[in-house]
Amino acid sequence: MHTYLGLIVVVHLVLIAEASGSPKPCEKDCFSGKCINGSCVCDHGWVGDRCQHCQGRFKLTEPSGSLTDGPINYKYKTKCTWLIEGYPNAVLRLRFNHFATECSWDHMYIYDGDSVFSPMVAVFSGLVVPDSVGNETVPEVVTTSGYALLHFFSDAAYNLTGFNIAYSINSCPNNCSGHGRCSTANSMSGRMYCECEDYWKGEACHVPYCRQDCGSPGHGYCDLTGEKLCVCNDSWQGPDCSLPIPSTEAFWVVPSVKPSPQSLGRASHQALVHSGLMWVVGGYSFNYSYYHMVINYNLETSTWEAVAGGSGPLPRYGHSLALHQEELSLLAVPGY
Ligand SMILES: [Ca+2]
Repeated sequence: MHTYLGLIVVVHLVLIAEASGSPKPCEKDCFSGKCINGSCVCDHGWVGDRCQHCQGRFKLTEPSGSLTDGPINYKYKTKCTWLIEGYPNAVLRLRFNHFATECSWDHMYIYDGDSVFSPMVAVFSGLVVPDSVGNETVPEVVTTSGYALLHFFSDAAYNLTGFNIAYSINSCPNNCSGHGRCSTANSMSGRMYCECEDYWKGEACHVPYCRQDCGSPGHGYCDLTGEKLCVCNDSWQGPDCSLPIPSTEAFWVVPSVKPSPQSLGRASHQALVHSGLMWVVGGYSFNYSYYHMVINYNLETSTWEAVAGGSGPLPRYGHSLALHQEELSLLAVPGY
C-alpha cells in the first residue's frame, strides 16, 4: 500500500515539473504563424521556417485591407492567389504601394471578378517606382464587379522584395490626390467621387488647371465654361500661357480624349505619326480575340477611327513598322 502511494506521488511530481518547464522558444520570430515547441507553425496560406512566404490561396472579405507576398523576398517557384470579396458591382481600388518582381519572369495577374475566367484588367511585372522624387502617386487598378482576383506567379530563379498592395471598397480614386474631398453627394449610384479644390480637376483631382491664373491679363485668361483651361493670347502658349510663340522650350499638353472601343488597350503594337494622324498597327490585347488591326487617332479632332479590315494583313504583334518615302504606305514587318 505504501509503495503504491509513493508511486502516485512520484508521477504527480513529474507532471508538475513538466507543466512548469518553459516552452522551447523559436530561434527567430514567426511572421505569419505561431511558435510551438521551438518551430513556427504557419497560418493558412503561409510557408517557410519563419512563415515568411505566401503560398496558396487567401480570401479577403473586409471592406479594406492589404496583401503581400511576405516581409522579405518572395519564394522561388511559387503561386499565391487572393480573392477579394466586396459586394456585387462595388468599385474596388487596388493601390500598389510597393511592387518589385523579376521583370518578365515573375508576374501578378489581376482579374475583375472571382475567377481567372473573369476579364483580366492588369498584369504587373518588374518595378513600380514613383514618377519623380516627391511624387507619391502609385498606380491604382480598379475593378467594378465588386470582386478582384490577384494571382502571383514566380519562376524557378531570381527573386525580389515582392509587393504590398492595399485595397478598399467604395473609396475615391487616389484619395483625391490631396486636392479634394471624397463625397457621395450628388451621386446617383451612391458611389464615392472627388469634389476637387479650386484649380484641380479630373476624376482624382490630379490635373491642375489655370496655373498662375494663365498670366492674366497679359498672357491669357482662365476659361471656366468648358474644360477649365487657359486660353492664351496670340503671342503666348503652353498650359499656363507662360511660353512665348515661338518657344525654345518644349512642353507637354494632355489631350482630353474620351475612351472609345477603337482605342482598346493593347501591347506590342507599333505607332507612327503622319499628316496629323497617329497610326496604330497591330498589337495584342489580353481579353479579346478580335480587335481592329489598323486604327488611327486624329490629333486635331482627338478622335479614333478604325480602318476596315478585309483583304489587309493578318493581325500581328511584336512587329516593326515604317513609313515609306513619306507616302502613306505602311510597312509592317512580320511579328507573331
Ligand atoms: Ca523569378
